[in-house]
Amino acid sequence: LKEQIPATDNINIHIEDDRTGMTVETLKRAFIDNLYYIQGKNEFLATPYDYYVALAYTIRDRLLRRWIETTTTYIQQDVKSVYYLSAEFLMGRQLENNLLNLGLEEKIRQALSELGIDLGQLTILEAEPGLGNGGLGRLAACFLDSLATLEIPAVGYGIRYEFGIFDQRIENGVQVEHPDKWLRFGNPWEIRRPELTVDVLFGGHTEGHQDRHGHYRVRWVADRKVMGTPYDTPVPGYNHNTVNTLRLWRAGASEEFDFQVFNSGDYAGAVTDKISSENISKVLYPNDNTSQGKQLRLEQQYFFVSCSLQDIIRNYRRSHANFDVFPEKVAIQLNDTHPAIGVAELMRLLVDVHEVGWNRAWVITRACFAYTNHTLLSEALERWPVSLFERLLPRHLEIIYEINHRFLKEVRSRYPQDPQKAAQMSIIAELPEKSVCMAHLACVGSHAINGVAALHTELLKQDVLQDFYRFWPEKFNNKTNGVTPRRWLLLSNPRLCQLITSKIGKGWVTDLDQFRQLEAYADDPAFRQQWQEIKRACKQDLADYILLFNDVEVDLDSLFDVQVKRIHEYKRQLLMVLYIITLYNRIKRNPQIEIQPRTFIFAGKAAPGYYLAKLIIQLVNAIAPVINNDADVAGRLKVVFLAGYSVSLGQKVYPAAELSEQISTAGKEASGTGNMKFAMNGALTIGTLDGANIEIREEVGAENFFLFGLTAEQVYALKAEGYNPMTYFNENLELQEVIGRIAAGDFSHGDRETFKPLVNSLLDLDQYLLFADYQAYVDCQAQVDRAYRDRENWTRMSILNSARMGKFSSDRTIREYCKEIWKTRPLTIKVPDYDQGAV
Ligand code: GPQ
Repeated sequence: LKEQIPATDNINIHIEDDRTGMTVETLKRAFIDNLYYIQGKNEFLATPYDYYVALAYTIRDRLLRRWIETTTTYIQQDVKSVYYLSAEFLMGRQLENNLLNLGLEEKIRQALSELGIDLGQLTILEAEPGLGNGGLGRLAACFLDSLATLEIPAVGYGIRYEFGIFDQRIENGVQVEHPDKWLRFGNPWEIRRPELTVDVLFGGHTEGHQDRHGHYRVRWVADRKVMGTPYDTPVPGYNHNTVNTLRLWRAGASEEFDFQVFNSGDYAGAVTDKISSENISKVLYPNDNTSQGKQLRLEQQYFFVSCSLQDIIRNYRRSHANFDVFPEKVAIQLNDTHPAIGVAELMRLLVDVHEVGWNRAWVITRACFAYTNHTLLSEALERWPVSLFERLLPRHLEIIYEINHRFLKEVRSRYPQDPQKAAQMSIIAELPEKSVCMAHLACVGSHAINGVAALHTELLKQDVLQDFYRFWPEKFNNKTNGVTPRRWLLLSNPRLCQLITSKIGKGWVTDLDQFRQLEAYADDPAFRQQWQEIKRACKQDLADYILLFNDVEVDLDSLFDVQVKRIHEYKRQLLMVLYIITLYNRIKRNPQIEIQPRTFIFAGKAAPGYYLAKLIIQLVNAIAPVINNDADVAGRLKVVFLAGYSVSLGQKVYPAAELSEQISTAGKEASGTGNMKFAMNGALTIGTLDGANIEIREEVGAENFFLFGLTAEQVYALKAEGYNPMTYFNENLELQEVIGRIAAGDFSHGDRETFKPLVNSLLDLDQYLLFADYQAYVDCQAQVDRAYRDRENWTRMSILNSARMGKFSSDRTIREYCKEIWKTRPLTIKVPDYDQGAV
């Protein structure tokens, strides 16, 4: 199976028929052919989903020539590649994106319509691959899009979870998690590659032995073997021939291993073993910004990292007999610490398996790896008990001890007067339990360490990783996040893109700095009116969705005020709720009060074990019917919680938003990326000086951004002097009234217990300083109201926001990674002329 037939001139692949043709006629024929021969249906038997699959294969066929050509060229030219290791990839739906990047959308639309089928009705049938939690996973997906579009050789490596992020439903006002069976009807985009299966070992013990040269070596005698099989998904660049690969690993039982157990007569045991192996890629852990600390999670991490590194080495060895130029061909990015075990695994593969000496292996390892940190929250820091490591990965523990031993020797010699330093910087933490600190392993094993926004990187240097910064200042660098304009503008907001393109041409799609040219239209009344009309049309679309799914009618003249993101205390969805109740109280006090009508839209999932986050969802869903149906409110305020936030839902929400809520406690949100998607689509931001908000405000101009709240520095100072929420509470009558209403059970049918934990979390501790920022937030919202009343000026600000978002294209981010960390260069892929088709 694994042997290759030598290349021969007799096999001359020259396919130019229904599989690749780009005319409307060939597309129609191909679609019908796929319906018949893949789905086994004719127009009489076919369901809409059959049509979707037939279409997906029609598109995939047209990607294959480019995909194969890309892979072949990379090997033949022995290029340096980026290997992006990530436990999460939140890709979003593939069909619409692939159509767009191939430039086939219009022809397909026409081909289908000639067959009496509406493209839009098929694309929504695709199950979204939700293989991530939130920002971190979506960033990985945006990066793959930019890498392919910039023609950079790259592979995304991760796990093919059988169940992605749970499906959220709201039942009786609370979040209920349902399993995400995204593979139930198959997945036309992936290609399974059984011939590239690799073994991954677990457990057992290590023993010393002499190799054939008489050198002392260590052998890992494992007691469990799992197989990893890759499933490849094409990642096409926009308007280029480059099609990179997302390679996701699925765990399966090792056949030989089963066989032994079968022969020993323990049939049930063998079956159980098979199941436990398959469990490794069964489900995505639904935690965002927190470490669950479960053994299975460490098994997942090691599983996909070991598979990927073996794959990288195998690929390298096609063209190289030794490891001399490995770092010149391989750049490995660690997406947070989830794949940080890779540092020890590459050392093991080099030293134990490929018999490279320790020192050389260490130089190679450090030259390959780079580490991105995505959070400052201490609960997210991954630490694995040494006892667990010993049981699961005994050889890696030895290697980590050796790395640590050598590293701490350097530390001690640098700081002879400060014996504490070695303890602080050690990869092994002693308290509260002896454990392996993955962030330290990642720092020691990488040549570059970056944060994801300027403030975040500064705080890493001054705070969480300050010892490492002082030790290796040259390793630290900032890479402010970005998002892909292909999905977050072109795909999500076609109306706006059409208007923009009609004025400034299409170059912006791959060069978002060109959006600056829109500044010239900010004062053009006709352009402003078109801009407004488009926003209104997007609001109408979202209003239709809200009516359908929430049975709530919203006013198109109201201000669409949106907070969509994971539910987390630090992101302060609760602060927005306090503001909404403030407005409600004002109306109840004086029903005649003049008030700017607003539609408050929330969406986001809470980790199933995160009690307070789930209670916040419950509170939003509790205030909604009370406010929405109150006669005094008279429809002026509406509150909506959209269930099941996802990439696809985001694509509907961002274009319709007018106000983007980015209100985290300063110093807590590493970057944020939703903030960028909103602003690109013309929403104004109300936000704190946190994460990328700071840089967004710098770009769009302070006069086009609603700023409020304490700075990160003020937050630290306030906490240092002993923050007491009651000082703010006692002085603020409106705040007392708001808390009083929640506590009195006004939103829980008089029950005072339901929301008590939330109320108490604020009154007792208020870890995220909601009370400290409350008045500033309410005042800032009043400014928003005033600004919104001048609709012409609001539109002007909205245009300027979009116009100045060029910096936040992930293309810019990826260019910086390439130049400063990966040292990789673009490579243009050629395909035969007859195959250029739409591109
Ligand atoms: N982020 Cl550590 C996640 O989405 N999940 C995580 O587990 C961690 C970070 C986010 C972070 O909260 C955002 O501020 C960033 O914009 C995003 O990563 C991408 O860097």
